[in-house]
Amino acid sequence: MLQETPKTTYLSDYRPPEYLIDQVDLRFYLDEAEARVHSVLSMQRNPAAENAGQSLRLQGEQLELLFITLNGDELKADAYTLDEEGVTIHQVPERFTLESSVRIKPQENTALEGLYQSGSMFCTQCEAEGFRKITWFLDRPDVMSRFTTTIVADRERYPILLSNGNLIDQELLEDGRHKVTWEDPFAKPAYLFALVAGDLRFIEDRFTTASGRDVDLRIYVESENIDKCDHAMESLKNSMAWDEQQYGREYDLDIFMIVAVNDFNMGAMENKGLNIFNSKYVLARPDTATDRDFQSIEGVIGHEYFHNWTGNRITCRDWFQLSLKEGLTVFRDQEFSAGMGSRGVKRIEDVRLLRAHQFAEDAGPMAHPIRPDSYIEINNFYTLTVYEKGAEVVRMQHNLLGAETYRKAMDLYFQRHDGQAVTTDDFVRCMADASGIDLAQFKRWYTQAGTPELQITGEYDATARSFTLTVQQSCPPTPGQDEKSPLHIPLAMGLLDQRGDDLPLRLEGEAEPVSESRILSLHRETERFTFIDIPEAPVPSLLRGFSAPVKLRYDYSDSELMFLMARDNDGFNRWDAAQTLMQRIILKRVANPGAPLPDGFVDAVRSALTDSVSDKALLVEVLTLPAESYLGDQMAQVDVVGIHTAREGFKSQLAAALRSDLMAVYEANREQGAYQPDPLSIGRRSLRNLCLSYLMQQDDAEVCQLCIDQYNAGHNMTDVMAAVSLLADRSGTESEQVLIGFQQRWKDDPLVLDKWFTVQAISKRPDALEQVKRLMKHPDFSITNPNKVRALVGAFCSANVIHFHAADGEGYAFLADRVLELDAINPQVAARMLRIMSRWRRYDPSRQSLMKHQFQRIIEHDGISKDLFEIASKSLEG
Ligand code: B3K
Ligand code: ZN
Repeated sequence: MLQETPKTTYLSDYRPPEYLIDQVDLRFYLDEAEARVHSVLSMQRNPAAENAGQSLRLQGEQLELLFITLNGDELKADAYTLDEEGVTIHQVPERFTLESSVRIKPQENTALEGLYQSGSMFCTQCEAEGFRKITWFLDRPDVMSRFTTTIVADRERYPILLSNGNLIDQELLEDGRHKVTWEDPFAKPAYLFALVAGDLRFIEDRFTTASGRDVDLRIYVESENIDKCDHAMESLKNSMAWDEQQYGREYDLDIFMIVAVNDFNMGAMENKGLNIFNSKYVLARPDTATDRDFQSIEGVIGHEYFHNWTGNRITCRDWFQLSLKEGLTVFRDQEFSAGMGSRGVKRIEDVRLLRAHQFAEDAGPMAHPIRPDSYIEINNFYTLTVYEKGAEVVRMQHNLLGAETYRKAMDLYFQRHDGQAVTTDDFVRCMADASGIDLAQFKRWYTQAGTPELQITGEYDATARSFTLTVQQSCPPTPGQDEKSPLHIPLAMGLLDQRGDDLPLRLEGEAEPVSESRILSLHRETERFTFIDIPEAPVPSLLRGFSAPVKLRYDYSDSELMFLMARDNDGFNRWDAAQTLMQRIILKRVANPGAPLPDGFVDAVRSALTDSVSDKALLVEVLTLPAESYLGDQMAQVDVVGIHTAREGFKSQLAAALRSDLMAVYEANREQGAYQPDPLSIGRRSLRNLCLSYLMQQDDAEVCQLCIDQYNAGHNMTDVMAAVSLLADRSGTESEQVLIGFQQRWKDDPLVLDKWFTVQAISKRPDALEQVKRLMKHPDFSITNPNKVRALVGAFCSANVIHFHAADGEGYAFLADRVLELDAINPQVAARMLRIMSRWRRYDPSRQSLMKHQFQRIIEHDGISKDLFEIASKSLEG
């Protein structure tokens, strides 16, 4: 156990900073065994802070003091107090210069926060509170300072020395070292500070902004990866153009740099002018990266680039406001990707993610609003709720205002708050002020946790020719929030006639029908909407485009769902109807394995599959079965084995019924010509590979050969991985040969090897856990590399549902062992892994007690991090 219970930070305790740091001059001396950081802070008492005391508190962790002076005078030992979390200087004047020098050990920093070593390079990660591991500072986002950074290091080992802003000086020193100085003209919080030193290569391009300024674009990588940067560069230029066109936002420095590193806790980081990326979101070549990788790279490059305005120029006042920058920037990157690829498919993917993972978070012990009220460790709040639900909340405002007014509101936001650290309230105020819309009730979306539910019934009155929708909203209690208030929910809907055409929608009391698809604004717990002049009983199409992040309950018959699946004019709802129907079939079979398929279902799937005009990528979404974990969420108590068996059985049954169609579609979509990651080619490949995955449901030698041939043809990594992952589900020499060959072929490419680890981790083979344990000892595995841990341990525990939840509890023990092992290395990664098990109460009593036991083991373990303590203790309480 921890020595003392870690303290909780509350939003209600927020106070403006008592001191400000106007200017920061940093000097880094990087050596093989250690680094020295020299800092000069020009500080003043904050004129806006009432009752600022005479003493100054700076954060700092794991720093060894070399010296500290105030206005040039060395501080006497009794003038300050040092502790584990910082330094307090007892008496400071109104304005002063604080100079200090500390020793740090980046080589020993396995937590990958602060300054650390990755391979042979040094890099930093400061968000949220990592800067305090570099030097003493007011490490909070509402202290914005101008930084100048000088780096001194050996010229041969570290020819490239980078920091934020523009390069203003470089000099060769006589002792084989060199020195460079960077200056960032924009005041920024310390979490956006970055430094990189290494032997790197770069590709370079240029972007001319709308106002005619030339920006130098560079992507830095280790030399062996120099041929994998083109797609990232293309994505960057597209992002820059998109932000100009859609938001009128230009880039503001002379240079924009991206650096790819192999050891990184998350996806990437938006440091001002110097984005640092997990190499997974930069490096791609058709033979090493899948279509999905190409798309993620585009999305993450966009996301980080867009932060320059939504995050950097306008930042967060405190970490409770994280969604201010993250929700908004996710919304922006979603729209960017939608514009670059297939809009409909992108929306489906985003909703699939939200429903599968954010809804689960909202229904579990870690549930929190998009603007949380408290945290123990802020790193635990970089969640799907803050990011993805946060994006939905911005999207709803976009839709309520309409595109044009939303743009005006964003212009107002940039105009009002550029250069400031603000709150989500400030953001909503801009939306309200620019539109005149009252968003007072809407703001509850920021403070209320949990997924709202809409229970809707529809009643047709043939005599009155009217159709009435009764909508009831509710939200289940979440930890610390027993009572929920009604939200302002935009419900997009239409009514379909028998032919599938949208009926004109005229509400009682309206003179004219408004339009054929409209948004109803829900405000109260129960609302009724009566549509008149409705000539026949319609089929309602509800929550079109997923207009709000809610669960919808409407008692559709199977045939109504099939009708919507075929006819709804809203593409999202066509997909959703198919998913609902498949979910219904599978769940019915959990209770009753022999339940028949609804009449006409196989034909409906066949006609979708063989309809040559339909969008292939969309069709893939329609035919992709809901994930086991998501199906589990729909049950009062998760039946792990029942769901797995029913889902596999259903897939096999469809595969058998549609074998010849699947074969024909597979053949018709063979790869033609050179690899292109454009939406049409991606759609073709993913449809072909979906067919293959259905076909491989059966033990069919012909199909198995197809799979091996596809692997051997090796056209591109998308097709190769599709084949390898299907083969990895089987035992037998052929599969083993393929896996061995794959490892041999790619042994020098860590990102490709991650894929190799993952396909084995998520294999359906009965010995999957044994295999994972064996792979942990493989020389290419490394517990200190987060990508490897996620690829093997994370993939097994989160995606191999049936094996992770094995009745003997071995999966749970494995996870807890790894979490404890990791916690000593990298608490952020450990805490993230443990979350996988946080919803243990949803399982049967035997599994519950096995999981609970592991949580207890963890919480009783000596010296666990506060990251892990928060997840374990909340999981046990919740
Ligand atoms: N802002 C970073 C995330 C930092 C996570 C710190 N634990 C990346 C992003 O959202 O763009
Ligand atoms: Zn972000």
